[in-house]
Amino acid sequence: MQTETHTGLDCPPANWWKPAHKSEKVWVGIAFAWCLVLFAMMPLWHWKGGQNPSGIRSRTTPDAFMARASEFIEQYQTGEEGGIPVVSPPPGAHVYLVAFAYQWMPILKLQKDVEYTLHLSSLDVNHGFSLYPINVNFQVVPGYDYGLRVTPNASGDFRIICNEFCGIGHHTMVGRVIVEDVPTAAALGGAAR
Ligand SMILES: [Cu+2]
Repeated sequence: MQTETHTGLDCPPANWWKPAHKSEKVWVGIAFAWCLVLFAMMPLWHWKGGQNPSGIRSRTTPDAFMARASEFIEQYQTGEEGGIPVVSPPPGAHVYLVAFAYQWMPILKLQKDVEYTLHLSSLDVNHGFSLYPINVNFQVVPGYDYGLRVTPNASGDFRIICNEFCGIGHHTMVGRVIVEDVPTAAALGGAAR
């Protein structure tokens, strides 16, 4: 019997006109079924995934957003660190965070288990809001004010990393969110006894 040898340079012997093997048909079936599962996940995840923004968004301008953020900072500023204001807004407040090359402003001091509306916008180019070490990511786009309903569920000292390359100082663009575990009235009552 003559054996044929093939190198990578030769075409493999053609067999496309022969019927597909049963196992090949099974795999095509499995792949098709999986395609349908993944397709169904797209709309399903939209409703069930819990990762969607709240839908609060409006057009703005860098000047208008900066003016609103300055007002917010003036109203609730409680300190300063390295020239950046530290702001402690009350529960339920509209919180403004400004991104610009290469800073996040202000430093936010939030309370655990309290809902805020976090407004994000950029004064120059696209930036990426990435809360470290928690996996929260959001695009910060100039000209748009995005309002996210956020409820911090862990206390700690978090960093905001810019995850959208924005220029030569991109790697230094680190902001800060401090979440404080404020004891509830019930817990305080328990401690007083
Ligand atoms: Cu950046």
